Amino acid sequence: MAISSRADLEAFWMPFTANRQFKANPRLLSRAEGMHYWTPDGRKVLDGVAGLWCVNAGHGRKEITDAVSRQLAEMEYAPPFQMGHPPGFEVASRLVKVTPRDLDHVFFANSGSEAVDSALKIAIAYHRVRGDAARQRLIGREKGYHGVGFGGISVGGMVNNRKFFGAMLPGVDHLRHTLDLEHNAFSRGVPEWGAHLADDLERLVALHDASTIAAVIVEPVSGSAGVVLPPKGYLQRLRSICDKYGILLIFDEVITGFGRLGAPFGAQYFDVVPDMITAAKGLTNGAIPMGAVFVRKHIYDAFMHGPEGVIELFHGYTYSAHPAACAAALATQDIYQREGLLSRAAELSKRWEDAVHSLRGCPNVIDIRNIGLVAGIELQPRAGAPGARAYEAFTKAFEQGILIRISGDVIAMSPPLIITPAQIDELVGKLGEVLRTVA
Ligand code: PXG
Repeated sequence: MAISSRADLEAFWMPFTANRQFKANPRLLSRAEGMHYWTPDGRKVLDGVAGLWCVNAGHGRKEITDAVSRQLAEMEYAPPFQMGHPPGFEVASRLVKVTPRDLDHVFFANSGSEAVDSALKIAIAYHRVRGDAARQRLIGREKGYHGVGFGGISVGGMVNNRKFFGAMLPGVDHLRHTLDLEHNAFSRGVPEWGAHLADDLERLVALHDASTIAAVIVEPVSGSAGVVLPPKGYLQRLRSICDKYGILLIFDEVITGFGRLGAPFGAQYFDVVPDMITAAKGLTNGAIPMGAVFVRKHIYDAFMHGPEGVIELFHGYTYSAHPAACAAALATQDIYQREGLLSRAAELSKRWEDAVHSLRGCPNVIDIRNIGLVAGIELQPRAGAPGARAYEAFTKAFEQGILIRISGDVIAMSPPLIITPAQIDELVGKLGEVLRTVA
């Protein structure tokens, strides 16, 4: 349908969007290929955010479209409870080949939010099936984003995602976040200062006692909150404190999974093995919704006791391992392997780092953070109008033909992993021009 008037936009209550502002002045995308989107009036836009951190192999990948359409023609749906289909098993076996060490089982969901809620439930149930039912407490982190389910917002740490929605899950606490401009502004890659911030977990253990804590969940690199990096050694320290107290460590890799940092997962990039990894987004290159929880062998094995005819985990979704999503995931993994995309960010990261740090000195830029093919450029907020300056940059950038993402006054970029060095220069060059026009 061609959108010809504001009335055509009314029915859709848009997610995480200022609906009235958007509908008064809509920004529409209607076609995509490679590194670009096109607007309905034919304007070409360079994609600086891989859609929304998900189109890692670039747009319009025919192999994925073909695989999905073949699967839909063959069998569009099959029930996942007490029944199975070959693509589900095939994709599971395939995916656990790229996960770290013994994270060799996978539970399927349909989004990052569902993956997170699944992981939190598995963590609590894991302790219970081992006879440790008092371990129910979940620890998240300030500034964390773990999707929008009640579990995810409870362990999450972004105030706007929480304050409207009443009571959160009980028995949740939060580590302090790791963003510190005073010590770390304009660090290149992970900041040197701040490994000790992981010791905040010791404080929570002292407060609640380890015997009540089921799991800690963190993003190895926070995306939504505006690209917050783990200080050097921080994740190692968190891992060792969890080990000391028998607490499960969950990495939410919905953004960092599938090559964003230059390794298949952040776990490998940082050389820290969590007990579970949640993933989504790049799992299917964004083409079909899919989420996943990868678990270590000992977690899966803990459930495989008792009578064999009894369901071990009372959890799942109608669309867990949906055949079309499995087909998309398999085709996506083929592309990642064939084109070496899971390590490409490592090859480009120096170039990317130099490019984004060239924006230092642009008006109002108070920090630049980078890792892999991710960057955060933090602007000084306008007095009394938080977010307004970045929003202006975002709209002007779109007019200039680049798509970026904003969170508060932080500009985030995470381009498809197929980006060329020349396109990095174009993206960052145009952003610099835009920033110089934003007062
Ligand atoms: N965990 C993490 C770490 C995420 O980044 C989710 C869970 C939830 O995934 P779903 O598929 O349920 O949306 C995410 C999602 C942003 C932005 O502003 C990022 C996400 C979602 C919306 C906006 O960068 N990430």
